[in-house]
Amino acid sequence: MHDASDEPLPTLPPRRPESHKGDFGRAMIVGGSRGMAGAVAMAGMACLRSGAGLATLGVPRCIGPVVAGFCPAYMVRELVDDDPGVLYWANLFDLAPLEHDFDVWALGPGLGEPEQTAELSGRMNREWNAPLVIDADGLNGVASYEERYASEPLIPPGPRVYTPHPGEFGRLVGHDALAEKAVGADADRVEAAGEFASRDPGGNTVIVLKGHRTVISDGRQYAINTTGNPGMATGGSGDVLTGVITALIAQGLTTFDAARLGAHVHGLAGDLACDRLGAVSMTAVDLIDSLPQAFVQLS
Ligand code: NPW
Ligand code: AMP
Ligand code: MG
Repeated sequence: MHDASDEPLPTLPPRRPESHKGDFGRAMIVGGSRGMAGAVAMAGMACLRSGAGLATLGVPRCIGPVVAGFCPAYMVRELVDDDPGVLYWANLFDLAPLEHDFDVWALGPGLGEPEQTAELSGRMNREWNAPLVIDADGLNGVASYEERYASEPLIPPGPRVYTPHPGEFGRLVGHDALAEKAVGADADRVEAAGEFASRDPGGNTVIVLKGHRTVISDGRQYAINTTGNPGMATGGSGDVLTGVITALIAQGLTTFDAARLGAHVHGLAGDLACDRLGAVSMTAVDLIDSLPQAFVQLS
């Protein structure tokens, strides 16, 4: 596998004076559940702070007003929810007609337990052509769907970015020998990420194997991220990363470039927040607040 770590970072397209918001992409982020409204809201805020032209959040109806109240700049689409306040299989019928209304979709922050959401996540992953970033409970849903329902090998028909932490990676690969490679003393995270991505015969899969020194791979090349710090080991950091990568795809970067630049700028925002507030006190919200300075430093 080619090591792209030392290659120049991808850049965002220039903002011409006559630009309008449609030039920077429409993003849809599906997630949230009762008790986890913050996850999808943080992904949405990070998406806008990372330059997406328009961001819409698809959330269970019961948390719609709460999510809308966090930030006036994104739009909120309320979806029918299941009894415990989570999205479920029936939302496939709400969302499928919208597939091509957005340049990129994200699925997962705060989505909730896979008992309800496995079919939603698993079928979006297997059936949609649209670019899709899958994180958090979206990954757990995909893992559960593949284990419970799928009989054919998984070949995603469109671009995918999976963003697991090692716990999610273990569920995704079924806790096999590959999972062992992602964590522990004998970890070979580059090999684990590369092998996972290269299982997709269509070459559509990019993985972001998170943690200290996040590894990004599409199976043909990989990069190891060097920004970030242990202050980012705080609830919601990953939800912010989902919003960042989604915004970069919305602005036209390839999935590998978006994942690589996204991990870099997310870690840089973490380093800036840590300088300002210290590793003990910084929160995921501070990561979002540091994104503007991180993007300014890049340009
Ligand atoms: P352990 O036990 O800690 O050692 P989960 P989650 C393991 C939402 N959030 N290396 C970990 O191991 C998210 O969006 C909502 C190794 C444990 O077994 C999700 O939808 C927030 N192992 C949902 O919560 C803010 C690691 O994985 C398991 C690891 C659940 O997401 C918080 C934990 O993973 C949160 O983002 C590592 N680096 N990291 C909100 N404000 O609304 C984790 N593990 O069970 O998938 O739980 O990641 O918190
Ligand atoms: P999640 O577990 O989904 O909230 O994701 C955590 C995010 O914070 C990922 O992007 C990790 O790479 C990052 N992160 C967590 N701990 C560290 C660390 N010790 N060093 C660098 N980045 C970290
Ligand atoms: Mg997470």
